[in-house]
Amino acid sequence: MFKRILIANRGEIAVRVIRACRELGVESVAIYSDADRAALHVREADYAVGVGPAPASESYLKTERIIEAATKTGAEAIHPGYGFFSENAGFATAVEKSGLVFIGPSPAAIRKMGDKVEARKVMATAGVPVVPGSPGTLAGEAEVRAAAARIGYPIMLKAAAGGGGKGLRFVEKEAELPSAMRAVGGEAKSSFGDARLYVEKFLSRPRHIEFQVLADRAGKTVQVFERECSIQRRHQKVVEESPSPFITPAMRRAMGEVAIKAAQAVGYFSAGTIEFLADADRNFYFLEMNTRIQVEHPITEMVTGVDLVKAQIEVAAGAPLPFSQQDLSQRGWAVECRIYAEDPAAGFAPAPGRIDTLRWPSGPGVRNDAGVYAGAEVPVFYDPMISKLAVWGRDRAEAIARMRRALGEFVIAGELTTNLDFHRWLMRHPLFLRGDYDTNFIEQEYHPRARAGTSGGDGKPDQDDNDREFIAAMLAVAAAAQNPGNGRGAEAAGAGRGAARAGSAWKTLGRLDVLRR
Ligand code: MV4
Repeated sequence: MFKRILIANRGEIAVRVIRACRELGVESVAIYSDADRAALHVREADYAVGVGPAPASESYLKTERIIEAATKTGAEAIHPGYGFFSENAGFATAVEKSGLVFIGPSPAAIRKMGDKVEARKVMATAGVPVVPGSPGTLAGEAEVRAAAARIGYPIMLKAAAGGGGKGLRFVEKEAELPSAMRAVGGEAKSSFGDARLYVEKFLSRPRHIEFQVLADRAGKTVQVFERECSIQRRHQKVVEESPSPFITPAMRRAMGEVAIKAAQAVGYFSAGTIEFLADADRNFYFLEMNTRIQVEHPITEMVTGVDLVKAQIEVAAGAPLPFSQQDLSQRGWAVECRIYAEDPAAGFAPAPGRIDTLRWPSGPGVRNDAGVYAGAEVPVFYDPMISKLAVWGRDRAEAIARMRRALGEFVIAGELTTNLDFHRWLMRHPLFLRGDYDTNFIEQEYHPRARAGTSGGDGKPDQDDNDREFIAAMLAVAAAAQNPGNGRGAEAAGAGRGAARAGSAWKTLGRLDVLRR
């Protein structure tokens, strides 16, 4: 096992990796930008090295500085987390060239899966079902036109270098092709420096279901079951659950076998995820492979008992997988809500800032992976995630009830706006409760009114506490109590949610107590 590992990341995933290191008796080295000097991951790590100014391009994305930080501190391996350099074959190669271990798959596997057309070819050859589409990249409008006509409209036009929602367009009919080609081609060229395109048959209202895989360097490969990730907005997941409420046991077996086949086809080792799209008839197709640990890995850990990050580190150190497929099973149900500093009523726009008041949920079955603390800043420079709230229950109903309870305990106040009320709304939505949702869910069901006094997407006042609004009212009460001469505070509180809250003076006092701390 390694003596010391550098974590080339920040926020909650850096803290998560530090925890795995500590359990393994491995020392951790954090890196930080100027904006992250006081960040939680820096406080939690055994050592910390500054790597540059706040913009990621000048710090978390500086290969030489990160490798130098590792060598200088005597780290033997680098964990990339997710995002940043996690799926960058060039970075993985540079790490290995420096005599360090990259905690992830081989650069060759990263490269193959990063090219979506190459990945489709490798998968099709291995007998993995792929979405019907063009076998290779298409040069020029005539080729795209011919391929699309062969497949039949509507189609999806995609960039070979794309993935995760970048570089793709829905094309309803042939007349829309030229403008779609300009859009995707331009986006692909500017984002990836690679304008190659391909087309796929459009699957309507698909479900996004992914399988976790784990493999060691000797080629032993297991699948650690699925996560249902269809609740997304603008190609960003917000809620995940495991198991999937949609798939049948037979479908689960089939998809699991295909996931192992897919990983083995590229000589995969480490943790990885095979993403599938499933249609209403329960056909499933390989979409892409994520060659990293994923944000939503905790729900797999809760349902299977496998520590995926520890397994990643052990496998990177050359150890064999400590379990076989028959040792793995799913027990109970887990749900994760991603708590972001963002404004759902403003199209989920980032709304970072300082956190003044913070009360984390806890209690039975609750796990909250956070990258911040009270008094900390959610910086404007990076992904504005506050924490990942995951819960476990014996069955789906218990898990959802727990999530509602945990969301009720959660208090955040400060300069920022959060999506807590969005999650509170979602956890009561009849379609979500029935497990009857696909990737169009948020677009179809969530229609916030950008008006104070409403919180849920239905425009009705939420049944749960609206923290921001309620805290504002309580601050007014507190101000009025301190300054009885100023009637405005008390009035504002009385005219606001005060009337609705009049039922519980104890709750009001409890809230004031929270605010005083
Ligand atoms: C599709 C599709 C329908 N048909 N491909 C979006 C992200 C990118 N990784 C693939 N995506 C899609 N590809 C075909 N042939 C629909 C989507 C899609 C989607 C996929 C997964 C989760 C959420 C989504 C939201 C909109 C569109």
